[in-house]
Amino acid sequence: MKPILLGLSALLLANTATAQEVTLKAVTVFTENTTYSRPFERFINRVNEDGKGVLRINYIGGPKAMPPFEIGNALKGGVIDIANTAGAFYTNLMPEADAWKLTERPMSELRRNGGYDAMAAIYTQKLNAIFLARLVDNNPFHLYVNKPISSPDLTGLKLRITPVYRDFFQALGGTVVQTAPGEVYTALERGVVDGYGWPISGIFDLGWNEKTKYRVDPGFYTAEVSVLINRNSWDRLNEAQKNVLRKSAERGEAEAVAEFAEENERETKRQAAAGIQTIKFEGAVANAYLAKAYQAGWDGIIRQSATAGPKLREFFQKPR
Ligand code: 173
Repeated sequence: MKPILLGLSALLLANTATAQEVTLKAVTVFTENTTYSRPFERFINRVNEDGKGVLRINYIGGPKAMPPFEIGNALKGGVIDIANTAGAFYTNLMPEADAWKLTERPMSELRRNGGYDAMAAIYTQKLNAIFLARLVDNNPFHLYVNKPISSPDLTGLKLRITPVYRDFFQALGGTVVQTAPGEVYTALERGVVDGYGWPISGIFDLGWNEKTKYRVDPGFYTAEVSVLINRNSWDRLNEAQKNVLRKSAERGEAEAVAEFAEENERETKRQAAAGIQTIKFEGAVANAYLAKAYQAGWDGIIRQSATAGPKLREFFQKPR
């Protein structure tokens, strides 16, 4: 009797041990150890610290490991388990994801007011994924140009974009060309583009400061970069494993607003110190510029998603 019992418990122990040592494969759309990968790398470090013996994230890396615009498909199909990405990079599967840029309320409020839930349902349906945490928020986008402009008229300018900026820059008369972040430097250097859209932070990461003359103010929208997990990968985890991810996710999302408030200030100064001049729209011109940004942005979302779009706008927009 005794040896059989011993054998059984050893087997059970072995099973539990295997079930607890889960490894998840992760990639980021941004270059490793740059502005928009760093919050994710912190997320991973916390998970791996906290999850010792329970759960481990195997960080494969950035665009060298996987082209940014292919990450959505890889996540949906389970080729990777976790992705650090922005909605702009998987609009092919889920156009609504680009609407995160239009949020005018903090995530803490969106998680309560139904905005998060409305998006979560679309993530399930279209991306087979769960939105774990928004690690970048409160970080405006800007237009950067190498030819001076005196009004918000981009006629004759060729601008590098992702879906984030497309509708807005086109509404201002610009000609647009989409590239991954990794191609911006070369596009500027060769004069293929006269400018680009990018947030206030990060233009030093890949040396674009060397090829940038002007930043246009004000900034518009708020950058979004988030951690997503494949739904099957999530469903395979036990509660303890899920909790390790939840804890790091909550912490990262809670930090984002204050972290980027500081970051915005630091980067604005750094750009000025690097000799990047500011073209500043003020008063009524600035107001019209921003109104057009949001109008064009929402029109674009609603054009692609007639039912979800208007609902998302109700949750995301600040009452005017
Ligand atoms: O410009 C981009 O590549 C882009 O869409 C983006 C989104 C979030 C953060 C940084 C860049």
